[in-house]
Amino acid sequence: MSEYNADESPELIAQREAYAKRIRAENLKEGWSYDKEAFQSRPYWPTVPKNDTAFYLWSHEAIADIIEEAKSVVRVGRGTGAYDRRVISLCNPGLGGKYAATATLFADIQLLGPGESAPSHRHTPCATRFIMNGDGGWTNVAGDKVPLKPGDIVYCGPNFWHDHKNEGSTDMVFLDVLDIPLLQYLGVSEWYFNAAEVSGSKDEIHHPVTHSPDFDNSHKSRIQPTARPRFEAEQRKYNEVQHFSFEDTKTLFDSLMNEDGSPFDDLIIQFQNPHTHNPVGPTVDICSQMIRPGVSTSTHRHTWATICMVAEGQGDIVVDGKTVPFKPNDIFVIPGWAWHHWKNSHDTPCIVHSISDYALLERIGFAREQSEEADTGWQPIPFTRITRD
Ligand code: 1HN
Repeated sequence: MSEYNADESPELIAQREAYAKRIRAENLKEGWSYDKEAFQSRPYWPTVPKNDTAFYLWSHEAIADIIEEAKSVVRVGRGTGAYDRRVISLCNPGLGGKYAATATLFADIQLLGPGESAPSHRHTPCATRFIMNGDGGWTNVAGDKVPLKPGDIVYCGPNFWHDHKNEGSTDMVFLDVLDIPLLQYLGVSEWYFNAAEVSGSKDEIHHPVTHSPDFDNSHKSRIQPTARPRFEAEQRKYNEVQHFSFEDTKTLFDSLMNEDGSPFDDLIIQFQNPHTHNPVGPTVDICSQMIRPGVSTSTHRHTWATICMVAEGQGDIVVDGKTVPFKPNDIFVIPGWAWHHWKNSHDTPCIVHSISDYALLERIGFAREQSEEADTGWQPIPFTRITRD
């Protein structure tokens, strides 16, 4: 969009610029020009459904050393000199230093050493954990104690009290993804840090639990996709906790081994909220995909940006023509509307977990996907994912 029309007189242009300057004093701005400042260096009228989220890969080595070092500078706990969580944020280089991995999602790496616990708190943003390391960690969501192993994924819904503990002998390290930028933008990000103050409990670490006071792992009843506790008066709209164990995920992949899979994502599975059969949360969609040995997928692009964590094996992601190899515990962001495809030239399958705001975009009508066709350019793709009732 050009600022000036070639046939305009210099006087008119000068007059318009003076006018634009003057009206700012009244908290007004001209709405016909393209204002780099106001629109974050982007045209006011983008012609593609894209934002500034960039492709970026945080390698396992880089993250492992940095989070390890955080142990010596931050103590986790409550009270003076202690912090609720020991996390390092993954700041997308395209997003100007914001605490954001994509336009809508915040991501960080969290570490709890053996014996450490992260105190209970709750907040409106949902939180999904992707376990990278550790042998005896768990998260407690609204009283359900969920034991966590590498490759497991656990979703904590909005506003549920949660805390984590490492009862193992090695560091527990996980990727957290929360929809903080989205909720902050909407003005609905809200946090409660002190269980004692808020609930009256004397116990700050483990708040009064609603369902299973003795931490009896009753969450299992909540992840059973075909049954629910009949004695609970009302079916919850969203589960407070959903746990997808790596063991179950791999069993499912094993059963799909002879399928054609998706041309774009090979064997991709979309985790479902077991009660609604919709994506896991109202804002986030969580998937896992296996790229089998020798597979090179077709190229596509879609409006949702995706945060990926490599759970097992090695492969390549090709984004906008650039080939980037990945290995276990690497984390990368595929921007929305970036052309991409997957390759696995190794002898063993690789498994990549991912999370995106697809659930939200689909709900509001802006989940859009295209494939790249050699002869005809891009083509729209009919949806094969969940569509709501
Ligand atoms: C949070 O609540 C957790 O509950 C992790 O473990 C990371 C990063 C920013 C804000 C809140 C957690 C977080 C967070």
